[in-house]
Amino acid sequence: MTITVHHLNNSRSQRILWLLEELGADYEIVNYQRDAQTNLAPPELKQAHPLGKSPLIEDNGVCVAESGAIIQYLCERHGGEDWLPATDGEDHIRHLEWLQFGESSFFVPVMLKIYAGHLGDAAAPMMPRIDEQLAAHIQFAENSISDDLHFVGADWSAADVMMSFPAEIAVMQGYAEKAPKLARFVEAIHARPAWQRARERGGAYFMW
Ligand SMILES: N[C@@H](CCC(=O)N[C@@H](CS)C(=O)NCC(=O)O)C(=O)O
Repeated sequence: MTITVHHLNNSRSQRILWLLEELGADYEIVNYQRDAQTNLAPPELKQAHPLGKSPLIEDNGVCVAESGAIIQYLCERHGGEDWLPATDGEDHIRHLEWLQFGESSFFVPVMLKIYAGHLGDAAAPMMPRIDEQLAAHIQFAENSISDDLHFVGADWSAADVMMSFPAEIAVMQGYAEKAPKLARFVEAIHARPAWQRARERGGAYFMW
């Protein structure tokens, strides 16, 4: 059965396409383009899910939202068992943490910086705390990734898929020098044939 991916250009939906390519899954893409002025998703995406955000997949009549849930679901149901650590070991705990961190803790300072950035001088009192928190979260990821550039275990895993987007954000925010392992992690991902096939199918992706 073909999986449908509701894919917004230049978005974290890219990592779902990457995972699908790694798994060799059969999928089709429904494309959505961000508004040129607001950068928001088009209203049509709300027909697929009330929040109108991407990624979103449909599989066998079931709709799955939220990147972490989608990554876990695809690994469990579409041949990605090797991308998940055994549930009885410590790696499983780290896996759970990164799946949450990649969309919760990490994105608080990221989104605050984006929104506060629209306020100009009015945001000045908040900015030092936001910048300090963004740097702290990036540094935490930098200190946690192994020298082999994996977040959990010795090989590619679901945690790496999840953390690919935060690592790309860190590079885009100018942290490549302060977080050299995250920068190399992004390069290693983008060099993978599966990622390149996903990029081909998904279209424009920020600066890559
Ligand atoms: N926590 C959600 C976040 C989804 C999300 O915010 N997606 C962005 C794309 S990077 C989006 O659709 N933004 C368009 C909009 O908010 O209009 C997830 O991991 O799937």
